[in-house]
Amino acid sequence: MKKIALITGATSGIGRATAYELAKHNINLILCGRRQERLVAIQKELGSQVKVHTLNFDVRDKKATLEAIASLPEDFKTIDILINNAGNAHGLDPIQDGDLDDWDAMIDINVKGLLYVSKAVIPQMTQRKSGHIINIGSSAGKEVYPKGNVYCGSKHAVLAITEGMRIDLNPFGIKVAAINPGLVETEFSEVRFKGDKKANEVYKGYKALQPEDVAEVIYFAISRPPHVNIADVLVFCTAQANSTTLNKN
Ligand code: NDP
Ligand code: 8X3
Repeated sequence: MKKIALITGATSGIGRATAYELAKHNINLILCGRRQERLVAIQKELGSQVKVHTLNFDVRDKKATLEAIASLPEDFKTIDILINNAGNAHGLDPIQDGDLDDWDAMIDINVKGLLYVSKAVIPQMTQRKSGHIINIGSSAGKEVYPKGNVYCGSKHAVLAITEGMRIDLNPFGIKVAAINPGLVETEFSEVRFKGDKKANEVYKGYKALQPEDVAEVIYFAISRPPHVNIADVLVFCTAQANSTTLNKN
């Protein structure tokens, strides 16, 4: 029987590339995001390869998140793989100039949203004593960089929560992983800089990771044999050595 993966943030970047990668490998998909038209477009493209169900909700909305996942039809109810990917940075400011709405967005989406989705999915995994949770962290979850303050804090939280999940879910045989990319060329910087042209500069002068590169790492983790759990991966493009060292032309 085909496995089922639920991917949050499937409308763009890493999440969307992961949907395409998993479809290649015959994994049925539950695709989540706020931009319904994009969900429908991806469903149309992948629907001839695998079964695709879409869920349109904002992970900041606790009730909507729990209700959306509870509403899954019978043939999509058993989630084998949860990919907690939805998230973004909002702003890049020194802490003294930070915007409270940006801080709320990052904590509410990257941390609380991940928890709401996990809360909705984990009980069926513990009941079945099987499942695989992949949390998309970041190099920013391992290392703080200038002006990264709250975004880095949110991703450090993702890493701590991932480790906590791995411990608590260990008796149930559930695999838990953090995949932590460095710079990936997605809509991330457009969101961070709110459409400002600064976003265009972020990936210039070097070859950043592409979302497909991260999707392949995710599939590698998913496709290990039952006794192997890829617990934590840090992946950079070759031009990046750490959060502050980037070899640009
Ligand atoms: P994108 O901006 O391309 O994609 C972000 C995704 O998250 C979109 O599908 C978006 O969907 C979804 N999303 C954002 N806010 C919400 C919300 N409130 N409710 C539901 N879904 C939401 O960025 P990336 O693909 O780069 O980011 C994916 C993950 O990877 C994030 O967790 C990010 O922190 C992490 N990451 C990114 C890196 C990078 O350099 N790009 C590096 C390391 C980690 P929609 O707007 O339709 O809701
Ligand atoms: C995204 C990568 O370096 O912009 O998590 O924080 S970075």
